[in-house]
Amino acid sequence: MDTTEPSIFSRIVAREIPADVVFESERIIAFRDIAPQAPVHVLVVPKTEAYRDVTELAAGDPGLLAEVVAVARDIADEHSDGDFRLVFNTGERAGQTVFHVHAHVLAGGLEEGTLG
Ligand code: DGP
Repeated sequence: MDTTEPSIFSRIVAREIPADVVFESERIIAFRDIAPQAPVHVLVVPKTEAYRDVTELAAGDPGLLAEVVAVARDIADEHSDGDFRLVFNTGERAGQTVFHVHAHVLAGGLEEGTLG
Protein backbone atom coordinates (compact mmCIF):
# COMPACT_ATOMS: atom_id res chain seq x y z
CA MET A 1 0.00 0.00 0.00
CA ASP A 2 1.24 3.48 -0.81
CA THR A 3 1.23 5.16 2.59
CA THR A 4 1.91 8.58 1.05
CA GLU A 5 -1.66 8.63 -0.26
CA PRO A 6 -4.09 10.54 1.97
CA SER A 7 -6.49 8.25 3.80
CA ILE A 8 -10.13 8.19 2.78
CA PHE A 9 -10.91 10.16 5.95
CA SER A 10 -8.33 12.83 5.09
CA ARG A 11 -10.09 13.16 1.75
CA ILE A 12 -13.36 13.73 3.62
CA VAL A 13 -11.65 16.38 5.79
CA ALA A 14 -10.44 18.05 2.56
CA ARG A 15 -13.97 17.83 1.10
CA GLU A 16 -12.69 15.77 -1.81
CA ILE A 17 -15.24 13.11 -0.89
CA PRO A 18 -18.71 14.10 0.31
CA ALA A 19 -19.89 13.07 3.76
CA ASP A 20 -22.75 13.88 6.09
CA VAL A 21 -20.72 15.90 8.59
CA VAL A 22 -22.39 16.33 11.99
CA PHE A 23 -19.53 18.00 13.88
CA GLU A 24 -16.27 19.70 13.09
CA SER A 25 -13.64 21.47 15.20
CA GLU A 26 -10.00 22.38 14.76
CA ARG A 27 -8.78 18.85 15.42
CA ILE A 28 -11.79 16.58 14.89
CA ILE A 29 -14.41 15.79 12.27
CA ALA A 30 -17.47 13.56 12.75
CA PHE A 31 -19.70 12.22 9.99
CA ARG A 32 -22.25 9.47 9.45
CA ASP A 33 -20.90 6.03 8.56
CA ILE A 34 -21.60 5.04 4.96
CA ALA A 35 -22.87 1.61 6.12
CA PRO A 36 -24.74 2.26 9.38
CA GLN A 37 -24.97 -0.55 11.93
CA ALA A 38 -27.33 1.34 14.28
CA PRO A 39 -29.93 4.11 13.95
CA VAL A 40 -27.17 6.57 14.85
CA HIS A 41 -23.76 5.52 13.54
CA VAL A 42 -21.23 8.31 13.42
CA LEU A 43 -17.48 8.14 12.98
CA VAL A 44 -15.45 10.53 15.14
CA VAL A 45 -12.10 11.11 13.48
CA PRO A 46 -9.05 13.13 14.50
CA LYS A 47 -8.11 15.17 11.44
CA THR A 48 -4.47 14.15 11.68
CA GLU A 49 -3.63 10.83 10.08
CA ALA A 50 -0.56 10.45 12.28
CA TYR A 51 -2.22 7.67 14.31
CA ARG A 52 -3.29 4.36 12.79
CA ASP A 53 -5.39 3.18 15.70
CA VAL A 54 -6.53 4.03 19.20
CA THR A 55 -3.46 2.55 20.89
CA GLU A 56 -1.18 4.89 18.92
CA LEU A 57 -3.48 7.82 19.64
CA ALA A 58 -3.59 7.07 23.38
CA ALA A 59 0.20 6.90 23.54
CA GLY A 60 0.86 9.87 21.26
CA ASP A 61 -1.85 12.37 22.15
CA PRO A 62 -4.09 11.36 25.07
CA GLY A 63 -5.69 14.80 25.10
CA LEU A 64 -6.90 14.29 21.55
CA LEU A 65 -8.32 10.89 22.53
CA ALA A 66 -10.20 12.62 25.35
CA GLU A 67 -11.58 15.09 22.79
CA VAL A 68 -12.81 12.18 20.66
CA VAL A 69 -14.66 10.75 23.67
CA ALA A 70 -16.19 14.14 24.54
CA VAL A 71 -17.41 14.59 20.95
CA ALA A 72 -18.92 11.09 21.05
CA ARG A 73 -20.78 12.03 24.25
CA ASP A 74 -22.18 15.19 22.63
CA ILE A 75 -23.26 13.34 19.47
CA ALA A 76 -25.12 10.70 21.50
CA ASP A 77 -26.85 13.46 23.48
CA GLU A 78 -27.78 15.44 20.40
CA HIS A 79 -28.79 12.63 18.04
CA SER A 80 -30.14 9.98 20.43
CA ASP A 81 -31.04 9.31 24.07
CA GLY A 82 -27.53 9.85 25.41
CA ASP A 83 -26.48 6.21 25.72
CA PHE A 84 -23.98 4.90 23.21
CA ARG A 85 -21.35 2.36 22.33
CA LEU A 86 -17.90 3.58 21.44
CA VAL A 87 -16.02 1.10 19.25
CA PHE A 88 -12.43 1.29 18.05
CA ASN A 89 -11.69 -1.62 15.74
CA THR A 90 -7.99 -2.17 16.20
CA GLY A 91 -6.18 -4.30 13.64
CA GLU A 92 -7.22 -6.06 10.48
CA ARG A 93 -8.36 -9.24 12.22
CA ALA A 94 -10.65 -7.13 14.42
CA GLY A 95 -12.33 -5.66 11.36
CA GLN A 96 -10.35 -2.44 11.01
CA THR A 97 -10.38 -1.40 7.36
CA VAL A 98 -9.32 2.25 7.56
CA PHE A 99 -5.95 2.80 9.25
CA HIS A 100 -6.61 6.39 10.27
CA VAL A 101 -7.84 6.25 13.85
CA HIS A 102 -11.60 6.64 14.25
CA ALA A 103 -14.27 5.89 16.83
CA HIS A 104 -17.62 4.39 15.90
CA VAL A 105 -20.43 6.01 17.93
CA LEU A 106 -23.41 3.65 17.88
CA ALA A 107 -26.63 4.86 19.45
CA GLY A 108 -30.37 4.31 19.35
CA GLY A 109 -32.10 0.93 19.41
CA LEU A 110 -29.31 -0.70 21.41
CA GLU A 111 -31.56 -2.19 24.10
CA GLU A 112 -31.53 -5.71 22.67
CA GLY A 113 -27.91 -5.69 21.66
CA THR A 114 -25.14 -7.43 23.51
CA LEU A 115 -21.41 -7.42 23.08
CA GLY A 116 -21.29 -11.18 22.62
P1 DGP B 1 -13.36 0.21 10.48
O1 DGP B 1 -13.88 -1.10 9.95
O2 DGP B 1 -13.42 0.29 11.97
O3 DGP B 1 -12.01 0.57 9.90
O4 DGP B 1 -14.43 1.28 9.99
C1 DGP B 1 -14.35 1.97 8.79
C2 DGP B 1 -15.72 2.54 8.57
O5 DGP B 1 -15.63 3.58 7.64
C3 DGP B 1 -16.73 1.54 7.99
O6 DGP B 1 -17.79 1.35 8.94
C4 DGP B 1 -17.27 2.19 6.75
C5 DGP B 1 -16.80 3.62 6.87
N1 DGP B 1 -16.43 4.24 5.61
C6 DGP B 1 -15.50 3.79 4.71
N2 DGP B 1 -15.43 4.62 3.68
C7 DGP B 1 -16.31 5.64 3.94
C8 DGP B 1 -16.67 6.82 3.22
O7 DGP B 1 -16.17 7.14 2.14
N3 DGP B 1 -17.62 7.61 3.80
C9 DGP B 1 -18.20 7.31 5.00
N4 DGP B 1 -19.10 8.16 5.46
N5 DGP B 1 -17.86 6.21 5.69
C10 DGP B 1 -16.93 5.39 5.16
